[in-house]
Amino acid sequence: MIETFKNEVAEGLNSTPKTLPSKYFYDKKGDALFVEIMNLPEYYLTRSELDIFKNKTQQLINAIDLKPNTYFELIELGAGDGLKTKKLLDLLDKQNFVFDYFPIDISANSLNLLEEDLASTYPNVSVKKKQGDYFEVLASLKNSNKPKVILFLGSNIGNMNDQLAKQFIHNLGKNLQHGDKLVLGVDLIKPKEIVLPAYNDNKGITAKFNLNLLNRINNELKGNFDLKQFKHQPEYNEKEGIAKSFIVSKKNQHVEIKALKKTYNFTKGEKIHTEISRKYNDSIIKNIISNTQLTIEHKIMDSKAYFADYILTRS
Ligand code: AVI
Repeated sequence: MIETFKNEVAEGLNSTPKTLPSKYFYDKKGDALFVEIMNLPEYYLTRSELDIFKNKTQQLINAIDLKPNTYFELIELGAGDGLKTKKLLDLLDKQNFVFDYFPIDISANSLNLLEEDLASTYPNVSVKKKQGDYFEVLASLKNSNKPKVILFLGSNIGNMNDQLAKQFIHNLGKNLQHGDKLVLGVDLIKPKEIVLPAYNDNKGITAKFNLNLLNRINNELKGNFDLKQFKHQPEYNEKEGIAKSFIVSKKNQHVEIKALKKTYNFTKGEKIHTEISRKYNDSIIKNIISNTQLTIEHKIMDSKAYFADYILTRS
């Protein structure tokens, strides 16, 4: 892990313009900051998808085309705290659906917490947690031949560029069989006035989240970034529908990263690109699934039409 982190930081900081991968936001501190982000008034994404799972649960069940007497596996990629999924589990449980819930997450800690929480709230729901990489776990589940419903929520796909997203969905499709479903939660393209504040909150939590990457480099790779000399800068281009986060150097400065045996120069105003948050519409989704056997069956939106859960079927 540390070797990959080291190599990817070196590769990013040696590039022009400089980049750092957003997947490294999520250490213990980053996880906690992301929980804070999800509760911010400006960060509408989590609330919007929760609105769907809370208020359109029956519509969701109908769209996924679940049959009360036919067993299925409900598999969630990146389950986190299961806040939205719990609304679905609740109704499936009440309506006596026969299924196992497989939350998959890289974090064993968050899976244990989710398991405990579900055991006390929904004792009838069978939870089979799987810790690890999405594709390794999916490949192991493929052997079961049972009907599958995959949940990939929270606009997590938005943190991949279109080429990566295409590859990801293609790999996912390869692990599915005829009739299996994918519920893909995405943030929709909308005006700058709504999107930009979600990545530039008043309390500065998103700024801390972004700059935490420099902290990680300081702690894990013996860097000497002075966080006060860098700032968070989000940008959003409504036409392409992509929000981007940058870290900007406030002055000309050098930073030494001992583990990389290198000193990097930053000029005043120089940007490090850290994250993309892609926003979607139907044609972008169609492009993403174009090299798969998945087709769009339904699209369920929240009451403000900010967010959509697309129901895709493997033909
Ligand atoms: C996890 N992901 C969908 C978040 C997003 O909206 O792109 C991560 C995030 N970055 C800044 N704020 C939240």
